[in-house]
Amino acid sequence: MAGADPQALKDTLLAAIGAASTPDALEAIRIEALGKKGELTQAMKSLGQLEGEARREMGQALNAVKDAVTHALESRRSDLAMAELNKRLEEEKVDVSLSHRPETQGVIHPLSRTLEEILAIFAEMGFVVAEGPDIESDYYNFTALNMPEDHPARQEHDTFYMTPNSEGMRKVLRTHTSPVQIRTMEKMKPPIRIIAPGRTYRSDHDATHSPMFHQCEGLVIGDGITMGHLKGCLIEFCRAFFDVDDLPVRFRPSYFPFTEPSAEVDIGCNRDGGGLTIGAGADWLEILGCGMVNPRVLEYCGIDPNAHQGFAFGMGLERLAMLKYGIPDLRPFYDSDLRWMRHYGFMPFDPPSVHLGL
Ligand code: 2NL
Repeated sequence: MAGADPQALKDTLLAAIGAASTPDALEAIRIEALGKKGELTQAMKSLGQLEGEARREMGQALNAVKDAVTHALESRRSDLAMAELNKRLEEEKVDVSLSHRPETQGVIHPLSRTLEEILAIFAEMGFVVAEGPDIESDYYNFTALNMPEDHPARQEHDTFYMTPNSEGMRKVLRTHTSPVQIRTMEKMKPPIRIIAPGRTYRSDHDATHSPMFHQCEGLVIGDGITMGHLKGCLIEFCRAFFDVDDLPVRFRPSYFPFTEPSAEVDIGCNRDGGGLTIGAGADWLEILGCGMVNPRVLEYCGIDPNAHQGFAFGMGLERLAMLKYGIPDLRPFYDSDLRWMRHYGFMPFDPPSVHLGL
């Protein structure tokens, strides 16, 4: 190879590199030129046959060819990789855009809006949402809530019973969302601060009752929780929900089997001139029920009533929605009548928030 022609070798190799269309073809050229038996390698090995000046010149020339070829291989390799990537990007392109809709058609149901507002207020106070099944066992719906089989309060619940199973056990459609709280107390250790919204069912259907309706209950369990905490929490809730800073709130003694003592909460209102305004006035309006969790309920859930205590409350969502938004009739809530929805619905891009005053 003493007679190698570096310029011709370089031209041939660079042309081949420029023509290589795949990484494999490029690798073959590299081996042909720079591999152990490669043309350039061989030419360099045979330098020993030359003498003095000629050897130095040929050595320099071959080194220059080697540099040029190495560089050309590198640059062709990266061009091919880039071309391959661009091809894949083109082939695997996904159009994620969606043409715009001219106007928003749907509205938020006043019940959904009411629930969102309630959750925003309690979330700010540190409550988390808990959910559970609509079809419940007798135990979770009644027994664990201190309503044993012969308890008179059971009759007042107008319960829907499912067909009994082979062992004579009949499940019920939950008559309140309290079973969600029982299940939470069984699973979680205090402190507990949950809010349980959802569908509830009672066999009662007239102008002011629907067989399916919505409730939202709350539960706080901790050490040293008192009626004072209950009052502070619910007064704050009423004032935030109705957006009246000095709203009068009254706690009136009542009875629930699952709380002791129990109370109903009234807010101030005015019925002058046929209308109803919420705020300081001559009248009162009942809006929720509450109380200190009955120690027997805590015991059912495996919580020691001497170590922990708490309060609970419950409210009907339909009633709160009707009062806040001046909706006179319960029945259209479930009719999906678009005219009613457009009248009482809310814009989807205007969500409630506590800091904007709901
Ligand atoms: C109302 C009154 C209330 C509760 C619900 C409750 C739940 C457990 C333990 C104790 Cl697990 N209490 N819930 C307490 C008082 C009142 O609801 O008028 N609801 C519409």
